[in-house]
Amino acid sequence: MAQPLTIEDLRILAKRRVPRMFYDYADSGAWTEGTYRANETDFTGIKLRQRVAVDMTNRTLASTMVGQPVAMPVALAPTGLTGMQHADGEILAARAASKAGVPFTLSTMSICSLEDIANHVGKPFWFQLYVMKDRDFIARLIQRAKGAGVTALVLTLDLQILGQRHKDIRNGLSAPPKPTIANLINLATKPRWCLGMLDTPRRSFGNIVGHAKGVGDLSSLSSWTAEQFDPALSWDDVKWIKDLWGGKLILKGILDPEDAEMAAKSGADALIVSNHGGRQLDGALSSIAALPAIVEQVGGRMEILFDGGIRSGQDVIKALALGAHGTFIGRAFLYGLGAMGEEGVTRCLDIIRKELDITMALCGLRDVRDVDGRILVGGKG
Ligand code: HOC
Repeated sequence: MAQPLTIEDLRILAKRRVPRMFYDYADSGAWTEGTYRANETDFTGIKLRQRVAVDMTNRTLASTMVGQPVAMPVALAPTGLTGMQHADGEILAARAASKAGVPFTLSTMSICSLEDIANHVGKPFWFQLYVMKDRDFIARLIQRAKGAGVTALVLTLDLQILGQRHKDIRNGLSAPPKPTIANLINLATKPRWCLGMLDTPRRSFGNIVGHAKGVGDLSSLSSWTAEQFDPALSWDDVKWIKDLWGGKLILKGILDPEDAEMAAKSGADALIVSNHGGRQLDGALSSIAALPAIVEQVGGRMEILFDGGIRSGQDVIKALALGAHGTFIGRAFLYGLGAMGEEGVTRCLDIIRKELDITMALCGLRDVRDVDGRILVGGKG
């Protein structure tokens, strides 16, 4: 393929290069995948106002997210098993994010550990926390995040139990892949991926390895999460984690205004409107459809961030216009990573930046912090 020009170009390349089990893990949703698809398609109905004869020189995309400076209001989302899209995936993505001046968020369920990343990442460096039943382990993980220089904690609230993803079950998702005939045949078609993995120090669920029996070799995603993740997670736990962490706290996975109200009352600095990439409750609203009611409910009281379905800089600006202060990209950077490693993540961020910049200018604005509902057809400032 010629130079990838769009996130879709990166997706096609990643699909060719990443073993099916891991490509599907990233690029799938729960059950019918209806919410997963709506996350993307619901953006298309939002129309932008084209403006002319306004000064479009000296534009800036610089902003802040939870008070931390960012080169553009786009962070890399926490994504599980990122190091299986490409060897050392989390390190490469962290480096690309740092070079681009945007936050990198490491998932609890990463392959590389907090400590592996600490030497490769600039600021902002964020860590996403899943709450497991073993609270001593969570307390230790929070201390490790502090030690690694993490500047904000992203607490995920929408995965107390795992949504069912048919593709993962059919593929027998495990990390590393089990040596079945089907897996070996598929791996033989991905020589670049295999060589990368052979060439890299064996890393394995660095944040949780040693904690739970069987981790280091995740033989069954669903049984492991059912055993470890805490289905009894409550707002009291949010308070406990907030006090233990003591720094910037972002609550991820809010889709309903009543939960947004609880999030605001918890004293967290920000929330992320998210349905976990359509991977949890199929049939839930798309993130972009859910955003306006949440902005209406708590917009003046905490920072609203957005995650779900962003595949272009135009999607970023639409989320900002609907009231988000900043956005996250997940699959978009994973496609870049699977396609071309660090260079692919850089390419993804370049694509998003350029699309965001040009769109902002053609909507008649020069500063991304001025984006609001006035750039939308029928929108209000
Ligand atoms: C091994 C993964 O956010 C996802 C991730 C993490 C899920 C927990 C277990 O797949 O949606």
